[in-house]
Amino acid sequence: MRARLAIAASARPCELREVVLRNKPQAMLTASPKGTVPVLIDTDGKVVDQSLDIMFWALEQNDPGLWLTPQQGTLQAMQALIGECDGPFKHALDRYKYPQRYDDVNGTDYRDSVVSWLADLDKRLTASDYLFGNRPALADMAIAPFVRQFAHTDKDWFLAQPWAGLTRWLQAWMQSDLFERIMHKYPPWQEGMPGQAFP
Ligand SMILES: N[C@@H](CCC(=O)N[C@@H](CS)C(=O)NCC(=O)O)C(=O)O
Repeated sequence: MRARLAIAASARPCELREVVLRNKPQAMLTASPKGTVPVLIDTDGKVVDQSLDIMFWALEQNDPGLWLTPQQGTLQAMQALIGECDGPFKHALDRYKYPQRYDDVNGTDYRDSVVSWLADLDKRLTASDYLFGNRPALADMAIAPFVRQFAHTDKDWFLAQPWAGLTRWLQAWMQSDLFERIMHKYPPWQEGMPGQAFP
């Protein structure tokens, strides 16, 4: 989602190859043996296989929405917040969402361990429309997909929290045109077939 958001925002034309994770194409594993999506292959053959790096790859070429230049704060501060998301928050999210995949894990303990981090996001989103000011920027687009996963794990519990700012921000993002564009479902790519033009 992150990669598609940034590529759509930058309007950098790509060939999109939809992957079903339980049936990863060999071409994907050859390009990036670690076997996670997204994987981007640049026109010079360079492989970029971290979603955040793909966001920078797209936005450094074209950033009409100024996602790398937030209205408030700095790119460095956004990267620090994204680091908190990708580190401790994602660690807890995986265990909250899929406790059965881990030994001796109580999902709700992990849910509760990130309540204060989410409350901090809510505080920011009470002061301004987005995490770094009144227009969306990199941090919003990098973090929202994970907050969405967290919210969807137990919607009733999430909506019962006193997080009006966070809930508004998440809902607005999920109702945005950009979100609709990146959630479009494509048929899985197959060897020898062309991909889809994206965005
Ligand atoms: N740090 C990587 C993580 C990517 C990742 O974990 N992707 C998931 C899907 S969202 C995946 O491909 N998992 C492999 C699998 O389920 O087999 C990134 O941000 O690109």
